Amino acid sequence: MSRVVVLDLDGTLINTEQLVDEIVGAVILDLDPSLAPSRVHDVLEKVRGTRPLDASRAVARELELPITGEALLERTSPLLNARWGEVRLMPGARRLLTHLDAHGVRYGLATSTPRAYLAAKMASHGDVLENMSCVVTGCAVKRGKPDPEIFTRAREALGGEAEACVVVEDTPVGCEAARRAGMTTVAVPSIRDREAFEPWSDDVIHSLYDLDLERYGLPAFTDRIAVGDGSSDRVLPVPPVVMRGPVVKGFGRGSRVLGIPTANLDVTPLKWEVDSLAPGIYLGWASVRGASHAMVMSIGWNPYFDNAKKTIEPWLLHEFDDDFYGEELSVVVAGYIRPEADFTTLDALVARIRRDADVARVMLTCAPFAETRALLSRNE
Ligand code: ADP
Ligand code: RBF
Ligand code: MG
Repeated sequence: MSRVVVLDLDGTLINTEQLVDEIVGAVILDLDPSLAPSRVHDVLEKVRGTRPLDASRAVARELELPITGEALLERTSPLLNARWGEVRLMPGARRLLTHLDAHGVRYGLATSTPRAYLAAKMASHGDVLENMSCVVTGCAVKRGKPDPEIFTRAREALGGEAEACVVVEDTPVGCEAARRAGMTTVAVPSIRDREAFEPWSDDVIHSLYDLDLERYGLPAFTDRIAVGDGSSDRVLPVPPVVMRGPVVKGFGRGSRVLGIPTANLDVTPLKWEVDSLAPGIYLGWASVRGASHAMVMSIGWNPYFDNAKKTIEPWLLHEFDDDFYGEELSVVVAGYIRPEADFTTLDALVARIRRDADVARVMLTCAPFAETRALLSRNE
C-alpha cells in the first residue's frame, strides 16, 4: 500500500495562531471590554482549526458578543489580510516537505482556510503550495472540520484508500475530522491541552521534529545523528539560530543547588529566534565574558514546573567563579536533542538534564555541530 500524507496548514505548516489570537482577541475585547482576556483566549483555542466563518459564529455566540459572526469576520479579516505576510513556516515543516519530495511521497493540503486567503498567507512560501498534489480548502466542502468531508475530498484527489492516508494536524477538531475519515492521525498540538487530542489521534507528538514517519509506513528521516556512545540517542541538526541578550533572573528555583544553573535570556526581544525553533532541549555554544563554551538549553514551558511563560534557559558546561547576571550572553543553537518532558521526581529531571549535557559534550566535538561555534566569534 503506498502511503500518502494529508497536511493541515495553519498551526501545522505555518505559524498563524499567535497572530490570529492577537488580532481577533483585540477586536473582541474592543467589542466587549468586560470580557476576561483569558476567557477570550480559551474560546479562541476551542474554535481553532475550524473555518473562519464557523469560528466567528461560534465565538460570537459563546461570548455573547453584540454583533453576529458575519460582522465579526468583516472586522477581523481585513486586519488579518494586512498581516499574513509576517507568517512563517513552523519549525520542521521545511524538513518534512523536502523529505517527502525526495522520497516521492505524494502529499496534499486539507485546510479550513478559504481559497481567497491562501495566496496572501503563503506569499513568502509559494513553493510549498506548488508541490502539493492537492489543495482542498474550506470553500470546497459543505461542512468544515470536525466533519470528515474535507479529508475525504483530499483522499479522492490523491487517490487510494483512507487507510493509506497519514494526517498531520494541530487541533482537536482537525484530528476528529481526520479520524472520522478513517485515517491515521498524528497530532502536533498548537494548544497546551494535550488530552483533548487523545480520543482522535494515533499519536500526540511535541513538534514536527519528533515525527517518526516509519511508524506510519512512510520512509524514515535519515538526518538525525547517532550519539554513538552505546545509547540510542540521536541529535537533529537544525539551521543554526543565534540569540544575544543580557542574562536575566529566572524563577530562582535554586537550579544552582542542583548543579544546573541556567543563564536565562529574555524571550520578548527574541521572539523571532524562539519561533524558529520548536519547544525542546537543544545543544550549541554560548559565549560570555569573551570566551565560548559548550551549552545545553531548554526552550519552552518546563512541564515539570508547568511555567505559564516560555523561557530560554542555557546551561553553560563550564565552571564559573561567580554569577553573570546582566552581562551580555550570546548563544548559537545547533542541534535538537529531545522534547521537553514531564518527570515524576526532581531526581529524574536532573538525571535527564545531566544526560543531555553528556550528549552535548560528545556531539559538539564533531560535524556539523563543532563548526557552529564560529558563529559566535564576533563576540569574543
Ligand atoms: P535563575 O533562576 O535566576 O536563572 P539559576 O539558579 O538558574 O537562577 O542560576 C543562574 C545564574 O547562575 C546565571 O544567571 C549565571 O549568572 C550563574 N551561572 C553560574 N554558572 C553558570 C553556568 N555554568 N551556566 C549558566 N549560568 C551560570
Ligand atoms: N524542565 C522540564 O520540566 N522538563 C525538561 O525536560 C527539562 N529539560 C531541561 C534540559 C536542559 C538541558 C536544561 C538546561 C533545563 C531543562 N529543564 C527542563 C528546565 C529546568 O526545569 C529548569 O532549568 C529549572 O529551572 C531547574 O530548576
Ligand atoms: Mg536560570
